Amino acid sequence: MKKILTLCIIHQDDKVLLGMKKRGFGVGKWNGFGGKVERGESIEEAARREALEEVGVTVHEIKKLGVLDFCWKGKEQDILEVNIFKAADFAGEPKESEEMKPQWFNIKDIPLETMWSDDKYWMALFLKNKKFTGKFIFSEGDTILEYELKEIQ
Ligand code: 8WZ
Repeated sequence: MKKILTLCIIHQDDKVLLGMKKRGFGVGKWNGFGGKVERGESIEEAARREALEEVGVTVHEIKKLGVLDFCWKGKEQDILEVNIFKAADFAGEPKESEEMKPQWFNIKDIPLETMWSDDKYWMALFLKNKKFTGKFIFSEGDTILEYELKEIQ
């Protein structure tokens, strides 16, 4: 079965806002803000809700740039579809939550070694506002066994 997740990364000028995940899935990694789409909610509504819950900001326009499917070897039917959004503007002051400790990073200093391992493949496209789709197969943890990544439009 397929689970739909959102990921919203705030990108302003030469900086991105990431959060250190403090508990649960992805603990110890820097990532955008996101999580599961709930029943009755659109993917975009979920992306906005997660940004508000996890870092206390209201994102203005958000643009879907990427859709990536993830699975783990031996469990290829269990797919996580991560919908990656960019927000250029938001209201409110980023604040730490129980889920995330936020920090701004210059795009030259994005902490790729402490992020999900797939991010190093698509982050350059994201930063250039390119749209992309892809699929990653992990072994234990987030070690990439195989991947496909395609820029679209
Ligand atoms: C990722 C990811 C398998 C996977 C999941 C997520 C995720 C969790 C919550 C929102 O997205 O985020 C990134 N950058 N790679 C891989």
